Amino acid sequence: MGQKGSKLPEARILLLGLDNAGKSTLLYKLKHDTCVKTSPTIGFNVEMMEVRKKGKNIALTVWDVGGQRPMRQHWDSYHQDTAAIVFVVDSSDRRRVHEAKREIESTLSSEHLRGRPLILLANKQDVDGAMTVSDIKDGFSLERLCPDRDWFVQPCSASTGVGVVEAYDRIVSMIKLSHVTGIKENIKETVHYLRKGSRY
Ligand SMILES: Nc1nc2c(ncn2[C@@H]2O[C@H](COP(=O)(O)OP(=O)(O)OP(=O)(O)O)[C@@H](O)[C@H]2O)c(=O)[nH]1
Ligand SMILES: [Mg+2]
Repeated sequence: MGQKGSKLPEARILLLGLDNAGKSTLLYKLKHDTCVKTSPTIGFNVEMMEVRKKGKNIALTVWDVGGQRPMRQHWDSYHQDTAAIVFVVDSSDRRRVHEAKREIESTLSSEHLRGRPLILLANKQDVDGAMTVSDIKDGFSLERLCPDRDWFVQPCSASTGVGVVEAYDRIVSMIKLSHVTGIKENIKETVHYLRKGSRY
């Protein structure tokens, strides 16, 4: 696992998705392999993990940004230097597919995220009647939305842990080493930048 002040090259991952999708639950399941009780995220959570890719150690910095409506207008503050977009969907909530799709579309239109891979996590697979991977591919028109980037839909449950390791492996494998930045963009600098702009 990564340490504070790591001097490793860094790959920033952005966890986005509507409120209640399960982003924070997933983050802590990934980092600590425990199921924590969360409350809606105001602002962001950030965790570092050390991963190995193609013989290189990389500090994976995972930014989990609040998905409530007022928070979404700030998502673009996190786009820069992102190596991969992880969009979390509550697969048990068919009523909000349209809203989630709108947010994915808007995120993918960001200049800073051009060509960055999209990993869509179809979370809450433990709930009866949850949308399947093909429901989600169709519902979100992913073929059409991602003509010029790699994308993948991974089913998972942050509550039970099913599919979480696979999600993690998929994220690491889809990051391109060309998207790994130097050590200039560390957590402290980014937090300072966000606070300076009084974004929260
Ligand atoms: N059944 C089930 N519930 C889940 C799963 N993942 C998360 N939850 C629950 O969904 C609720 C919301 O989870 P959070 O992780 O706080 O959601 P979030 O996406 O971080 O929400 P915001 O911070 O508001 O954007 C919590 O009650 C979680 O326990 C899952 O895989 N299955
Ligand atoms: Mg959260």
